[in-house]
Amino acid sequence: MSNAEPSLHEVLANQIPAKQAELKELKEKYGDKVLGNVTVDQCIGGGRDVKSLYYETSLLDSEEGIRFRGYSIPELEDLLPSFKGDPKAGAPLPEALIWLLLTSEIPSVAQTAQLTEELRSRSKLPAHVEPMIRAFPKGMHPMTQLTIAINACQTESKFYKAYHDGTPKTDYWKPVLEDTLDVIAKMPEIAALIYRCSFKDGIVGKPGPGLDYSASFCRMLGYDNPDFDELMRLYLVIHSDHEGGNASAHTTHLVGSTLADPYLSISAGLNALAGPLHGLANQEVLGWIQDLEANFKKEGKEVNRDTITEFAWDTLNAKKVIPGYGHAVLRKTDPRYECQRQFALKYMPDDPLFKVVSTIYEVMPDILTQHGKTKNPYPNVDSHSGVLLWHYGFTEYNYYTVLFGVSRAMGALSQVFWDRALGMPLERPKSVTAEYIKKYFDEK
Ligand code: HAX
Repeated sequence: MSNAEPSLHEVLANQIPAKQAELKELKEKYGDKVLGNVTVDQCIGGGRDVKSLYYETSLLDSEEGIRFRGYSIPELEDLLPSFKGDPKAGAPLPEALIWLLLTSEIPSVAQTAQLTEELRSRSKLPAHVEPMIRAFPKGMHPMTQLTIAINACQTESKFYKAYHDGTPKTDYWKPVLEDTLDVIAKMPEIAALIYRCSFKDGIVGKPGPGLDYSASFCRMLGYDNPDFDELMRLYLVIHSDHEGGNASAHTTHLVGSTLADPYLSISAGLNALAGPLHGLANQEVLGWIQDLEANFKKEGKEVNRDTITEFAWDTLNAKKVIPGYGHAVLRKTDPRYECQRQFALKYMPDDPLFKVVSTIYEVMPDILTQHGKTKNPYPNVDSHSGVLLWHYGFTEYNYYTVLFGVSRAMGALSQVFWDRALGMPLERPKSVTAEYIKKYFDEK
């Protein structure tokens, strides 16, 4: 990188005082102002739309979808460096997104390449982790393996050590940045090992020199196809962050607020991602489609609008959810669904499973609207991701959430970095009992 361009550490060190001042001003100017009211429905109903989290890296609009540091997905596709450098020449690189999430700045090609190298240099796992993953019982869910393995890497935490060595609060950001980059760097190594041991021959591929983060990950997983590399880049970018209130980001932020280090924080967050109403939905979508196909195959029927409709109603009447549809915040088709659909139209327009997913999209919003419960009858990110992976022969669908996890670490940990740089406090909202609510209103 040219000497004129500042490194990631330099950019962040320069930004911290101004960000701290901004937060101080925010508190002084608006600290006693009311930001929305909490109804009893919100208190009981999972805190929907209660504005009680400060989260910088991304913001979700119910109609427009996600913006990462102010940029929409199409804008990122236009601005972030690709594998070939020029943003127009391919999918945005996750390394470039990490830079953006941390610094709010679009990195140059040289800065992105520097981060690729930095992550490569931090990727080695502690010696005890690989034998541990190899010894996991066959059939242990890949997400369980992932979170155990990240916790096991915590022996390397620089923040844990710095804290116990008495580092002052004003310097926490330094070891937290080290841990953030270390965890993000190690995630593909862990994830590839889990994949190869759970589903293949246990041999992890060796990425050649000059490859970016995503292509290296693909080689470790055992995939060597430039189109699949592009998919991985896009996948890792769009799954990284979805503001602060989703269960994985919120859990990471909450655990981090106790000053647990980034390894413990993200591992906790990824346990939340492993729930079927959250990230595990990408696995559930493929399971649902497999069940749909199997159900009608035995009757000699094909999958079409009619059979999908019948199967959807069977699912709903059995009091189960349609995976990949609905959202706690979004009220439109998820732009992350839309950009994956564009990828499919470009790379696999005739793929049979893509056609099934497209037909589901044609009928499902009407079915869910008729069902009358969900506030958002449109598809979310998880509705489309599996079919893209499947196309390239990546059919082990109970692994899919691990890929989501590799990506989510980028967003959730970038925020943990800023939480410590800004000295954010322990999170501790107030809970109330039924008795408390009744008394509160009856006495009024
Ligand atoms: N199928 C059937 N019913 C659904 C539904 C769906 N896809 N989505 C919502 N509903 C139901 C809810 O279960 C709820 O029913 P009850 O009143 O009986 O409890 C009712 O509609 C109202 O729910 P809502 O307010 O629209 O949605 P919530 O904020 O409560 O929940 C969920 C949001 C994402 C959990 C929900 O839409 C869902 O379960 N979807 C299917 C699972 C899924 O795709 N999850 C991934 C979401 C995206 C994500 O986090 N990815 O990681």
